[in-house]
Amino acid sequence: MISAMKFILLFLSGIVLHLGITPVQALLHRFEVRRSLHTRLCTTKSMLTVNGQFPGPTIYARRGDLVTVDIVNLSDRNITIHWHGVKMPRYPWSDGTNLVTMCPITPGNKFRQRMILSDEEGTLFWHAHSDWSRATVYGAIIILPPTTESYPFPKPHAQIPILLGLWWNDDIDEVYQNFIAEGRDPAAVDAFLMNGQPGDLYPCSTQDTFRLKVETGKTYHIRMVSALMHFIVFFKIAGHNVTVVGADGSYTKPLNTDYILIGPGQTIDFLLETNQPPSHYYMAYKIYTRGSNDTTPRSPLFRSDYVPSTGILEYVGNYTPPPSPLFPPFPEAWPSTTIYFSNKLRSLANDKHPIDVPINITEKLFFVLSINLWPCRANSCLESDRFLASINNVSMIMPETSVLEAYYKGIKGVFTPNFPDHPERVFNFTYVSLGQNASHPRFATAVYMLDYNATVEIVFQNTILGNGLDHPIHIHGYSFYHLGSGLGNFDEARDRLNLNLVDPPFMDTVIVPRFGWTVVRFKASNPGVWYMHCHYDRHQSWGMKMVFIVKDGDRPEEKMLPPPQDMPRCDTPPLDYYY
Ligand SMILES: *[C@@H]1O[C@H](CO)[C@@H](O)[C@H](O)[C@H]1NC(C)=O
Ligand SMILES: *[C@@H]1O[C@H](CO)[C@@H](O)[C@H](O)[C@H]1NC(C)=O
Ligand SMILES: *[C@@H]1O[C@H](CO)[C@@H](O)[C@H](O)[C@H]1NC(C)=O
Ligand SMILES: *[C@@H]1O[C@H](CO)[C@@H](O)[C@H](O)[C@H]1NC(C)=O
Ligand SMILES: *[C@@H]1O[C@H](CO)[C@@H](O)[C@H](O)[C@H]1NC(C)=O
Ligand SMILES: *[C@@H]1O[C@H](CO)[C@@H](O)[C@H](O)[C@H]1NC(C)=O
Ligand SMILES: *[C@@H]1O[C@H](CO)[C@@H](O)[C@H](O)[C@H]1NC(C)=O
Ligand SMILES: *[C@@H]1O[C@H](CO)[C@@H](O)[C@H](O)[C@H]1NC(C)=O
Ligand SMILES: CC(=O)N[C@H]1CO[C@H](CO)[C@@H](O)[C@@H]1O
Ligand SMILES: [Cu+2]
Repeated sequence: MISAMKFILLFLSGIVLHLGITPVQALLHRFEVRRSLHTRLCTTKSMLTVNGQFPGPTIYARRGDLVTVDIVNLSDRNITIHWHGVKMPRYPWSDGTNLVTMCPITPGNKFRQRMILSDEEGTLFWHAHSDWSRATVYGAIIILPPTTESYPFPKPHAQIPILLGLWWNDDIDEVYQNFIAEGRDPAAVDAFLMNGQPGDLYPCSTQDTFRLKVETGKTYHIRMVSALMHFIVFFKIAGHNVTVVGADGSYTKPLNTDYILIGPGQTIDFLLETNQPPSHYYMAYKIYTRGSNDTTPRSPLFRSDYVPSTGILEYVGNYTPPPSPLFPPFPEAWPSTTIYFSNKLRSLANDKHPIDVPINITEKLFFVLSINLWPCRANSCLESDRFLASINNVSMIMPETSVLEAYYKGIKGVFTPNFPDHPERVFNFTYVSLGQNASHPRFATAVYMLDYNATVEIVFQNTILGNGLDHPIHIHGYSFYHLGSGLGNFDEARDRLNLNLVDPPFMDTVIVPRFGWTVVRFKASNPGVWYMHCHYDRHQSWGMKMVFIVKDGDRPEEKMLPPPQDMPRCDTPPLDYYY
């Protein structure tokens, strides 16, 4: 079927074999979630993985495929697996979101999960969606064009997944439990990883550094996934520009750039031309920081001395490599850098790859994103308050049974259908910090109900509360058209005129910039129960999350499908954030 295609398979060791191997494009997979031992930075720990692999196995498929994955929980932890960026038409049952679409697969149990591809083409990923287990439980999803079609760019010589991730020497459960107990930012990370390896700037890491061997004069298709739990990062390849051709499983117009900016939950497809003198070049990424002018307090999570993660681009041939590969310079970080990069992404918007931006909006939502405070009970945490987070001042409490099951079976008392469509209190969002009391959120398990085919616009307005932070907002069941982002308070008169209705990118995760706003639109044509949340795990745990329920339409093909027989049972109370 795809014997003509060449691939580079990456192995756990970080060694790359360039064999022109055909990947296994199986439509049935078995994912065994279990503990396995892994060593980084000379520290060995037991951690949750799929099939003992870290990063986990790559799923190769073609646009429109139905892939079945048997998730078998051989671990001591509850687990759910989410197909990030896969829209799952009419079938939220396999979306894999703990307590939103399912109860977890408990130790010793299994669940046959469907991954239903529709219009996605490009790169996505799968990851655990319960507690913080996704730190180690993730892998790439590579979606090729149907056999009868080709890429909207010349066929690349090879395809290279590059997954970005984090490493803690401690068990992630311990990091999570301390984070919950302390009420502040979680512990600093010990390393940044590229395809599971920190790179040779870290101790004990030279041998396994990710090395990409390339031939001169070819085009390599890099499929980048940010599986980071925190941090937006800059990625650069010394001496090379790259061409972005897709994001979040949807193609974009070619964008020539000397750096990639990528947030947690985002994926970027780009082409690398090996057009430089044969040598060794560093590929590196580092956190996007606030810029030298910004003197607001920083949490210990944002250490200024984090070491960049590196891989090495090695041209094959006869030459003497330099003693050390060339290292790329990084751009100056500044609040507007995120805006600058994401506003440059454009969808193809042509006959073959049309777009359908809703024009007549039936649901105009204004969602204010905040970091909040809550008084600490009897010295239970590090400071006098603990951090929380909210959307329109609602900090979401996870229910005890899944929202989807409650909705489908009509179980009362699990959620309320009254998520606010605008903030109850309007203030000068990106300039004025509120008094102590107004920074307290309220708590609810509230959903926003959408009629089938509603046309939705969301203005995400960031605030200065908690010194202001970027928020990579991710939606399940849909992609958003990202119409634009800017600084300050969204100004109807000024900013609406500049929204891109012509060729906005189609993204499942959009960055709402620090001190700024982002506007998205989507058409609610996928009935079901769909989670929307900040893809910084600490913000998600603090409550920056909500649920859309999209009602059925009238016709049979506009209705949610029934659940599978082996749906994990929801008879069990959760352990979620307590305050
Ligand atoms: C590389 O990209 C930068 C912008 O990101 C651009 O200024 C520069 O001209 C590009 N260089 C080449 C050789 O295309
Ligand atoms: C930092 O602030 C100074 C003085 O306000 C300004 O001239 C400079 O451009 C700022 N730097 C950046 C990177 O914005
Ligand atoms: C938008 O709605 C108006 C009034 O309901 C209608 O006249 C118009 O045709 C609609 N436009 C589109 C693009 O659907
Ligand atoms: C918000 O605060 C800024 C800085 O003080 C000020 O320039 C701006 O006019 C204020 N906006 C509104 C709507 O009050
Ligand atoms: C803030 O809340 C506390 C406790 O609820 C209350 O005692 C205090 O009066 C409030 N302060 C303001 C300024 O409202
Ligand atoms: C959020 O809700 C709480 C509880 O109702 C209230 O005390 C606080 O003032 C609200 N804050 C904002 C910004 O709306
Ligand atoms: C929903 O939208 C689709 C595609 O735009 C259209 O074919 C269908 O008739 C619509 N259904 C309803 C109930 O509006
Ligand atoms: C695991 O899930 C089961 C079933 O939903 C629940 O009873 C149990 O409390 C969960 N355990 C933890 C540690 O979350
Ligand atoms: C039933 C089952 O597979 N249980 C496993 C749960 O996890 C522990 C710890 O990894 C294993 O020892 C059990 O076999
Ligand atoms: Cu956030």
